[in-house]
Amino acid sequence: MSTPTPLFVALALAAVVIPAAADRAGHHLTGHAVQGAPAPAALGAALPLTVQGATVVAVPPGATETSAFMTLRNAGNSPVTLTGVQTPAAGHAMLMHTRRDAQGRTGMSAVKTLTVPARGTLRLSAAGDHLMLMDLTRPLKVGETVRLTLSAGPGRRLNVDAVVRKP
Ligand SMILES: [Cu+2]
Repeated sequence: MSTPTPLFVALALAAVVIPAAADRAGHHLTGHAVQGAPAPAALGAALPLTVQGATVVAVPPGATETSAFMTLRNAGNSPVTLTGVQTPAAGHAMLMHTRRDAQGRTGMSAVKTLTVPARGTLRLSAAGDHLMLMDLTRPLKVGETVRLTLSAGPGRRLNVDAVVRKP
């Protein structure tokens, strides 16, 4: 089997990511526009990632932070290093690493990067590494879609439409 060229990877990504995003567009609240964001295809094409199960955890009214989960699959032959996440729904958002010590206690810390291995997956979940959304800018409604933009170095971004779900 030959190695996919970057163009092949970009086309494969467009085929997978765009229908999913369009499918969920109907869940957008009309008042919640993504300001100035280029089309998802333009951003997504730079990264060989596909996303499944993107979720923002629903929190009670008045809560100021929440977490976000998803599974990222890297179709490329090089690791993809995520360097940050942004969303209009939060004042700032962070990459979080969860580790468990020998006694089984878990600890969570903000990290500068999370890596999606080459030809592998990174699972962001309640039990492990995840994203934190801090200083929520508005209440989040169950079933609505929240745009998350993952960065992976200069000019490399991926827009993900995550659905707000109860934990
Ligand atoms: Cu956290």
